[in-house]
Amino acid sequence: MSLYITTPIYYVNARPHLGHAYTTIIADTYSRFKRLCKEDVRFQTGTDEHGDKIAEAAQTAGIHPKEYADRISSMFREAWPSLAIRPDNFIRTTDEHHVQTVQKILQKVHDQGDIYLGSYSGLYCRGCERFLTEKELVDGKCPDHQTAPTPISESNYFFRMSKYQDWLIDHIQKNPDFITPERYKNEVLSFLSEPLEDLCISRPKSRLTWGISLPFDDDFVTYVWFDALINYITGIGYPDSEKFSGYWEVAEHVIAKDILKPHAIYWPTMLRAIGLAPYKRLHVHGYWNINEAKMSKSIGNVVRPEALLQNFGVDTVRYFLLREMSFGLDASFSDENIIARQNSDLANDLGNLFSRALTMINKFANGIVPAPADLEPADKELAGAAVNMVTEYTAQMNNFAFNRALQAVWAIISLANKYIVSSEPWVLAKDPAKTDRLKTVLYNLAETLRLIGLVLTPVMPETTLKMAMALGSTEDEHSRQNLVDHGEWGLTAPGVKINLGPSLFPRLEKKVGAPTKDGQKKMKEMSPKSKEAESDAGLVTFDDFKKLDLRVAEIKTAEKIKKSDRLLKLTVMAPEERTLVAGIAEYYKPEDLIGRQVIMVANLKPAKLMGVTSHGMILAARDEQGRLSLSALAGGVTPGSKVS
Ligand code: ME8
Repeated sequence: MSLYITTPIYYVNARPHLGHAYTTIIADTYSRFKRLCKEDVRFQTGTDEHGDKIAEAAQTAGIHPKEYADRISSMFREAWPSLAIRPDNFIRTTDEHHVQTVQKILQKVHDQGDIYLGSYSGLYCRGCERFLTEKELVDGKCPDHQTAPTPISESNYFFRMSKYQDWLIDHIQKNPDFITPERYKNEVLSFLSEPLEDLCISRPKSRLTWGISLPFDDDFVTYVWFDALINYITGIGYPDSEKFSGYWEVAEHVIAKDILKPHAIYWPTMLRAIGLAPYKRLHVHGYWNINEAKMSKSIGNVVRPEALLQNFGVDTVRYFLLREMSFGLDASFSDENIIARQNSDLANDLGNLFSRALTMINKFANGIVPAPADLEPADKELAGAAVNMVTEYTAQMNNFAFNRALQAVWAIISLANKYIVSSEPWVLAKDPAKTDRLKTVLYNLAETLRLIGLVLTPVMPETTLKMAMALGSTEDEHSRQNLVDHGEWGLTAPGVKINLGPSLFPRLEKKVGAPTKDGQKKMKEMSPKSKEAESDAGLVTFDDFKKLDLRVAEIKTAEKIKKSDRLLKLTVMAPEERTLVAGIAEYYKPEDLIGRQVIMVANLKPAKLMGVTSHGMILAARDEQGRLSLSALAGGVTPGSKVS
């Protein structure tokens, strides 16, 4: 059996954040799981580098789009190893092979009559890079980007997507696993219950040049989605490579619900037109939210993976993301939630079981795993539950129910902790007549831990290596473990020498940075600069300053907030539209603010003021008399430019 798993290719208009990391960790965990099942796996991620958004971001940065794309693409590529993500291929849509293949495909689909020239009027959302239907708008705005789409009319090329509608409905109905979880399948079917329109797949070069030229009309570039989706086949060498024929039939895509439509509707119909089979499965997850708002670069409320890694370490971050989100539904991110998971699940349950069991083997059996003697009911219960856990875990992982797979593992951790309490090895150790019983209990604990370490390998690669080595394995042996040959009970060889090491996970105080007794080491690592900071009290370093994302914001609208004398609600462009609340109503009339360029703190945590959520703060000065004056620029700067 084999697997080809992909993530979306991420836009290079902003650095990676936790949302991107989540999808990529899911794909990595699943590919590690399948390797653990001895399957042949190919895992691909990459970057999406053409289109409006990138051209705009490059313009703001004042550099050529390719240079801009190179810069951000390498940030994605470099972010993954530190999260223990190991893709087999990193594709970029500016890769030569990709560009040429997209053109070949366009030519073929055009030649067979599935692409035609027409004219189009529609409502275009720059954030989504697609035309939206009236139905999709909420209060006249794109619900994902909170911006009003722009009406556009122009000549363009169209893909005859409508021609494949009936086929697609039939395919989805006949293959119940094609789109999962089911809610998203239903969403797609409900969308398909209305007539499907053809897809506009070009942009005139008068409006956008940063894209792949249409091979049959040089006045146009390819619509970024038509270009981007094809990455899934160019990345495995379509059309000529042997890899392609082996992997395409086992392709599974992982995405979030924001890009369901392109993946569930455009892509299968495109594949049909190209003459290829559809992918095997599409896995759709929900959003990571912060204070109920989707974490997104356009809102600016993003969490950076590097900050989390510094505070919590890679395995805690991976475990948290997989355990906390029920795949398909939204989940809420906060430091408190991670700390709670680390303390209860990792330090308390897993960490304690591990250190108690190893300490007892060390103390009561000279650090050597003893041979078990006759089994009592409690032993059989533990062994049976451990084997059932492996089965349950495997089924849930295959279903993309990562949180349930982990729940099954934690059930056995809890049972093993109870087994220690009820079998009281410390009492057995005092009675020479109970030596056999003691040996059995210690063996069973070592064996349970081996199986727990084995199934957790795809989720927590570092911790499980530590566990395996503490249980007497070498790194090489550990890397060859798999569920097919090693998922049974009783494979720990009696006589193996264990190696007591430091505890697996420290306990963390609620507020990151305040050490507890056993968390001390970790906390020191978290604030390596604390001494320096103390002696420089009052001064900030350049690194501190860099944490602030200061941007030029241009005020588009301003209005008083009802029931407040102080607050104004502003919409600004920076360069995306966002809403701010500013306490300046006593000093500025709303109409006097329109068109002004001010300085905004763009990466401030969103805050709700009088019912309006503010996604940033504008800078102002207040003198001793309490008079207030807004920060201002001389004008003429591109909104969104960085202030440094
Ligand atoms: O859409 N919660 O790229 P993109 C969970 N280039 N996942 C999130 C998230 C959140 N708050 N925010 C982002 C594109 N993601 C296109 C894709 S594929 C042929 C082209 C993740 O950079 C999630 O995987 O906007 C989502 O689908 C993806 O980032 C969107 O990334």
